[in-house]
Amino acid sequence: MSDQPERRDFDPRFERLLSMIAELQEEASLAELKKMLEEGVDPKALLDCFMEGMRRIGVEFEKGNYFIAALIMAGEIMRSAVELLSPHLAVQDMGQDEGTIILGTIQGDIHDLGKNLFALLLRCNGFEIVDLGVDVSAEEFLRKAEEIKPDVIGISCVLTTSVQNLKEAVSLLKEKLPDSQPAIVIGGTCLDERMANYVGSALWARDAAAGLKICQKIIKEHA
Ligand code: B12
Repeated sequence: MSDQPERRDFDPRFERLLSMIAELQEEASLAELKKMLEEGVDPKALLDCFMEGMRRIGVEFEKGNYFIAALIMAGEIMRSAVELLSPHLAVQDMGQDEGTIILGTIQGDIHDLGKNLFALLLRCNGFEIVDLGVDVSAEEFLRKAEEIKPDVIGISCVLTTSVQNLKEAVSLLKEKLPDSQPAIVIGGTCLDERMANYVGSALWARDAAAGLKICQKIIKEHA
Protein backbone atom coordinates (compact mmCIF):
# COMPACT_ATOMS: atom_id res chain seq x y z
CA MET A 1 0.00 0.00 0.00
CA SER A 2 1.17 3.55 -0.73
CA ASP A 3 2.46 5.67 2.14
CA GLN A 4 1.70 8.77 0.11
CA PRO A 5 -1.07 11.20 1.09
CA GLU A 6 -4.54 10.66 -0.40
CA ARG A 7 -5.28 11.87 -3.93
CA ARG A 8 -6.46 15.49 -3.87
CA ASP A 9 -8.91 17.10 -6.28
CA PHE A 10 -8.13 20.44 -7.89
CA ASP A 11 -10.25 22.84 -9.93
CA PRO A 12 -10.40 22.20 -13.73
CA ARG A 13 -7.62 24.66 -14.65
CA PHE A 14 -5.25 22.93 -12.25
CA GLU A 15 -6.48 19.47 -13.28
CA ARG A 16 -5.38 20.29 -16.85
CA LEU A 17 -1.89 21.14 -15.63
CA LEU A 18 -1.93 18.10 -13.34
CA SER A 19 -2.71 15.76 -16.25
CA MET A 20 0.22 17.21 -18.19
CA ILE A 21 2.55 16.61 -15.24
CA ALA A 22 1.23 13.12 -14.49
CA GLU A 23 1.57 12.21 -18.19
CA LEU A 24 5.18 13.49 -18.06
CA GLN A 25 4.59 16.16 -20.72
CA GLU A 26 7.62 18.20 -19.72
CA GLU A 27 7.45 21.04 -22.26
CA ALA A 28 3.67 21.42 -22.12
CA SER A 29 3.51 21.42 -18.31
CA LEU A 30 6.30 23.98 -17.96
CA ALA A 31 4.78 26.21 -20.67
CA GLU A 32 1.43 26.02 -18.87
CA LEU A 33 3.18 26.86 -15.59
CA LYS A 34 4.78 29.98 -17.13
CA LYS A 35 1.43 31.02 -18.60
CA MET A 36 -0.40 30.60 -15.31
CA LEU A 37 2.33 32.54 -13.48
CA GLU A 38 2.01 35.38 -16.00
CA GLU A 39 -1.72 35.38 -15.43
CA GLY A 40 -1.12 35.89 -11.71
CA VAL A 41 -2.06 32.43 -10.42
CA ASP A 42 -0.81 31.91 -6.84
CA PRO A 43 2.69 30.33 -7.05
CA LYS A 44 2.06 28.32 -3.87
CA ALA A 45 -1.02 26.74 -5.47
CA LEU A 46 1.07 25.94 -8.55
CA LEU A 47 3.77 24.34 -6.41
CA ASP A 48 1.05 22.28 -4.72
CA CYS A 49 -0.10 21.16 -8.12
CA PHE A 50 3.39 19.92 -9.08
CA MET A 51 3.69 18.12 -5.72
CA GLU A 52 0.39 16.36 -6.39
CA GLY A 53 1.65 15.52 -9.91
CA MET A 54 4.72 13.88 -8.36
CA ARG A 55 2.49 11.94 -5.97
CA ARG A 56 0.34 10.65 -8.86
CA ILE A 57 3.46 9.64 -10.84
CA GLY A 58 4.68 7.77 -7.74
CA VAL A 59 1.37 5.92 -7.52
CA GLU A 60 1.61 4.85 -11.18
CA PHE A 61 5.19 3.69 -10.48
CA GLU A 62 3.97 1.60 -7.55
CA LYS A 63 1.25 0.07 -9.74
CA GLY A 64 3.87 -0.89 -12.31
CA ASN A 65 2.48 1.43 -15.01
CA TYR A 66 5.58 3.66 -14.90
CA PHE A 67 9.22 2.62 -14.65
CA ILE A 68 12.38 4.27 -13.31
CA ALA A 69 12.74 6.38 -16.48
CA ALA A 70 9.44 8.03 -15.56
CA LEU A 71 10.77 8.92 -12.09
CA ILE A 72 13.87 10.44 -13.70
CA MET A 73 11.68 12.53 -16.02
CA ALA A 74 9.44 13.47 -13.12
CA GLY A 75 12.50 14.69 -11.22
CA GLU A 76 13.51 16.86 -14.18
CA ILE A 77 10.01 18.34 -14.47
CA MET A 78 9.93 19.10 -10.74
CA ARG A 79 13.40 20.63 -10.79
CA SER A 80 12.50 22.97 -13.68
CA ALA A 81 9.18 23.85 -12.05
CA VAL A 82 10.89 24.77 -8.78
CA GLU A 83 13.42 26.88 -10.72
CA LEU A 84 10.59 28.80 -12.39
CA LEU A 85 8.65 29.13 -9.16
CA SER A 86 11.53 30.07 -6.83
CA PRO A 87 11.67 33.81 -7.63
CA HIS A 88 7.91 34.02 -7.06
CA LEU A 89 8.02 32.10 -3.79
CA ALA A 90 11.04 33.95 -2.37
CA VAL A 91 9.23 37.13 -1.49
CA GLN A 92 9.62 37.24 2.26
CA ASP A 93 12.30 38.85 4.42
CA MET A 94 15.73 37.65 3.31
CA GLY A 95 18.95 38.25 5.20
CA GLN A 96 17.58 38.14 8.75
CA ASP A 97 19.87 36.13 10.99
CA GLU A 98 17.49 33.44 12.24
CA GLY A 99 19.98 30.65 12.76
CA THR A 100 22.13 28.11 10.96
CA ILE A 101 20.93 24.75 9.69
CA ILE A 102 22.92 21.85 8.34
CA LEU A 103 20.81 20.02 5.79
CA GLY A 104 21.31 16.77 3.92
CA THR A 105 19.58 13.69 2.55
CA ILE A 106 20.38 10.55 4.49
CA GLN A 107 22.75 7.86 3.25
CA GLY A 108 21.20 5.56 0.64
CA ASP A 109 18.75 8.18 -0.56
CA ILE A 110 19.46 10.51 -3.50
CA HIS A 111 16.13 12.37 -3.59
CA ASP A 112 16.97 16.05 -3.18
CA LEU A 113 14.09 18.11 -4.55
CA GLY A 114 12.19 18.12 -1.26
CA LYS A 115 15.32 18.99 0.69
CA ASN A 116 16.09 21.81 -1.75
CA LEU A 117 12.57 23.15 -1.42
CA PHE A 118 12.85 23.07 2.37
CA ALA A 119 16.20 24.92 2.06
CA LEU A 120 14.59 27.57 -0.15
CA LEU A 121 11.80 28.12 2.35
CA LEU A 122 14.31 28.40 5.21
CA ARG A 123 16.48 30.88 3.28
CA CYS A 124 13.44 33.01 2.52
CA ASN A 125 12.84 33.16 6.26
CA GLY A 126 16.32 34.29 7.22
CA PHE A 127 18.05 30.99 7.98
CA GLU A 128 21.56 30.24 6.81
CA ILE A 129 21.83 26.81 5.16
CA VAL A 130 24.84 24.55 4.92
CA ASP A 131 23.75 21.93 2.39
CA LEU A 132 25.66 18.64 2.52
CA GLY A 133 23.83 17.22 -0.50
CA VAL A 134 22.50 13.68 -0.81
CA ASP A 135 23.55 10.23 0.42
CA VAL A 136 25.07 11.80 3.55
CA SER A 137 26.48 9.48 6.21
CA ALA A 138 25.94 9.89 9.95
CA GLU A 139 29.66 10.65 10.31
CA GLU A 140 29.48 13.47 7.74
CA PHE A 141 26.57 15.08 9.60
CA LEU A 142 28.52 14.78 12.85
CA ARG A 143 31.78 16.16 11.41
CA LYS A 144 30.05 19.21 9.96
CA ALA A 145 28.01 19.80 13.12
CA GLU A 146 31.16 19.75 15.28
CA GLU A 147 32.84 22.14 12.85
CA ILE A 148 30.18 24.82 12.46
CA LYS A 149 27.98 24.31 15.55
CA PRO A 150 24.61 24.89 13.86
CA ASP A 151 21.31 25.53 15.64
CA VAL A 152 19.59 22.70 13.78
CA ILE A 153 20.51 19.58 11.80
CA GLY A 154 17.82 18.81 9.19
CA ILE A 155 17.83 15.33 7.69
CA SER A 156 15.73 14.43 4.68
CA CYS A 157 14.55 10.85 4.19
CA VAL A 158 12.19 9.99 1.36
CA LEU A 159 12.95 6.27 1.01
CA THR A 160 11.59 3.78 3.52
CA THR A 161 14.68 1.65 2.91
CA SER A 162 16.87 4.46 4.31
CA VAL A 163 14.96 4.80 7.57
CA GLN A 164 17.41 2.44 9.31
CA ASN A 165 20.30 4.74 8.27
CA LEU A 166 18.30 7.69 9.57
CA LYS A 167 17.80 5.95 12.91
CA GLU A 168 21.52 5.24 13.20
CA ALA A 169 22.42 8.82 12.29
CA VAL A 170 20.02 10.30 14.86
CA SER A 171 21.37 7.95 17.50
CA LEU A 172 25.03 8.85 16.73
CA LEU A 173 24.30 12.60 16.70
CA LYS A 174 22.41 12.40 20.02
CA GLU A 175 25.24 10.42 21.59
CA LYS A 176 28.07 12.68 20.39
CA LEU A 177 26.41 16.11 20.56
CA PRO A 178 25.46 16.88 24.16
CA ASP A 179 22.32 18.56 25.57
CA SER A 180 20.20 18.26 22.39
CA GLN A 181 22.30 21.04 20.89
CA PRO A 182 21.87 21.32 17.93
CA ALA A 183 18.28 20.14 17.61
CA ILE A 184 17.67 17.39 15.06
CA VAL A 185 14.70 17.71 12.70
CA ILE A 186 13.88 14.89 10.31
CA GLY A 187 11.59 15.24 7.31
CA GLY A 188 10.19 13.49 4.26
CA THR A 189 7.06 11.86 2.93
CA CYS A 190 7.95 8.39 4.21
CA LEU A 191 7.72 9.60 7.82
CA ASP A 192 4.82 9.41 10.21
CA GLU A 193 4.51 9.38 14.00
CA ARG A 194 5.32 5.68 14.24
CA MET A 195 8.42 6.05 12.02
CA ALA A 196 9.60 9.12 13.93
CA ASN A 197 9.27 7.20 17.21
CA TYR A 198 11.21 4.31 15.73
CA VAL A 199 13.94 6.69 14.52
CA GLY A 200 14.03 8.38 17.92
CA SER A 201 13.33 11.93 16.79
CA ALA A 202 10.59 13.96 18.44
CA LEU A 203 10.97 16.70 15.82
CA TRP A 204 9.71 15.57 12.44
CA ALA A 205 7.67 16.86 9.51
CA ARG A 206 6.20 15.47 6.32
CA ASP A 207 6.28 18.82 4.54
CA ALA A 208 8.56 21.82 4.32
CA ALA A 209 6.13 24.36 5.80
CA ALA A 210 5.70 22.27 8.98
CA GLY A 211 9.50 21.85 9.11
CA LEU A 212 9.96 25.63 8.95
CA LYS A 213 7.58 26.13 11.90
CA ILE A 214 9.56 23.62 13.96
CA CYS A 215 12.86 25.40 13.16
CA GLN A 216 11.40 28.81 14.02
CA LYS A 217 10.13 27.43 17.36
CA ILE A 218 13.58 25.99 18.16
CA ILE A 219 15.27 29.35 17.51
CA LYS A 220 12.65 31.22 19.56
CA GLU A 221 13.07 28.85 22.52
CA HIS A 222 16.87 29.20 22.43
CA ALA A 223 16.85 32.99 22.03
C1 B12 B 1 11.40 12.29 -8.73
C2 B12 B 1 11.51 10.97 -7.99
C3 B12 B 1 12.71 10.28 -8.08
C4 B12 B 1 13.98 10.87 -8.72
C5 B12 B 1 14.57 11.89 -7.70
C6 B12 B 1 15.23 13.05 -8.36
C7 B12 B 1 15.75 14.04 -7.32
N1 B12 B 1 16.79 14.74 -7.72
O1 B12 B 1 15.28 14.15 -6.20
C8 B12 B 1 14.87 9.61 -8.95
C9 B12 B 1 14.74 9.12 -10.37
C10 B12 B 1 16.35 9.77 -8.62
C11 B12 B 1 14.19 8.59 -8.00
C12 B12 B 1 14.79 7.39 -7.67
C13 B12 B 1 14.17 6.42 -6.88
N2 B12 B 1 12.95 6.48 -6.33
CO1 B12 B 1 11.83 8.07 -6.38
N3 B12 B 1 10.48 9.32 -6.60
C14 B12 B 1 10.40 10.47 -7.23
C15 B12 B 1 8.99 11.09 -7.09
C16 B12 B 1 8.19 10.82 -8.35
C17 B12 B 1 8.96 12.57 -6.77
C18 B12 B 1 9.83 12.99 -5.57
C19 B12 B 1 9.86 14.48 -5.46
O2 B12 B 1 10.81 15.13 -5.87
N4 B12 B 1 8.75 15.04 -4.97
C20 B12 B 1 8.64 16.49 -4.85
C21 B12 B 1 9.36 16.96 -3.58
C22 B12 B 1 9.34 18.47 -3.53
O3 B12 B 1 8.63 16.42 -2.50
P1 B12 B 1 9.30 15.56 -1.32
O4 B12 B 1 10.54 14.89 -1.75
O5 B12 B 1 8.23 14.72 -0.74
O6 B12 B 1 9.69 16.68 -0.25
C23 B12 B 1 8.71 17.36 0.54
C24 B12 B 1 8.58 16.76 1.94
O7 B12 B 1 8.89 15.40 1.96
C25 B12 B 1 9.43 17.62 2.81
N5 B12 B 1 10.82 17.27 3.08
C26 B12 B 1 11.72 16.59 2.32
N6 B12 B 1 12.88 16.53 2.94
C27 B12 B 1 12.76 17.18 4.12
C28 B12 B 1 13.67 17.37 5.16
C29 B12 B 1 13.27 18.05 6.30
C30 B12 B 1 14.25 18.24 7.42
C31 B12 B 1 11.92 18.53 6.40
C32 B12 B 1 11.49 19.22 7.63
C33 B12 B 1 11.03 18.34 5.36
C34 B12 B 1 11.45 17.66 4.23
O8 B12 B 1 9.46 18.88 2.19
C35 B12 B 1 9.22 18.77 0.79
C36 B12 B 1 8.25 19.85 0.41
O9 B12 B 1 7.09 19.82 1.21
C37 B12 B 1 8.46 10.30 -5.84
C38 B12 B 1 6.94 10.21 -5.73
C39 B12 B 1 6.44 11.09 -4.59
N7 B12 B 1 5.23 10.93 -4.27
O10 B12 B 1 7.12 11.85 -3.99
C40 B12 B 1 9.18 8.95 -5.98
C41 B12 B 1 9.48 8.09 -4.75
C42 B12 B 1 9.96 8.97 -3.61
N8 B12 B 1 10.59 7.24 -5.20
C43 B12 B 1 10.47 6.03 -4.81
C44 B12 B 1 11.38 4.98 -5.14
C45 B12 B 1 10.99 3.58 -4.71
C46 B12 B 1 12.58 5.24 -5.83
C47 B12 B 1 13.66 4.21 -6.21
C48 B12 B 1 14.00 3.17 -5.12
C49 B12 B 1 13.21 3.54 -7.52
C50 B12 B 1 14.10 2.42 -8.02
N9 B12 B 1 13.52 1.23 -8.10
O11 B12 B 1 15.25 2.59 -8.30
C51 B12 B 1 14.88 5.14 -6.52
C52 B12 B 1 15.77 5.36 -5.28
C53 B12 B 1 17.06 6.06 -5.60
C54 B12 B 1 17.78 6.43 -4.30
N10 B12 B 1 18.75 5.64 -3.88
O12 B12 B 1 17.44 7.41 -3.67
C55 B12 B 1 9.26 5.83 -3.91
C56 B12 B 1 9.67 5.76 -2.44
C57 B12 B 1 8.78 4.83 -1.65
C58 B12 B 1 9.26 4.75 -0.24
N11 B12 B 1 8.50 5.31 0.68
O13 B12 B 1 10.30 4.22 0.03
C59 B12 B 1 8.38 7.04 -4.30
C60 B12 B 1 7.47 7.58 -3.19
C61 B12 B 1 7.52 6.59 -5.53
C62 B12 B 1 6.50 5.54 -5.15
N12 B12 B 1 5.27 5.96 -4.82
O14 B12 B 1 6.80 4.40 -5.17
N13 B12 B 1 12.97 9.01 -7.61
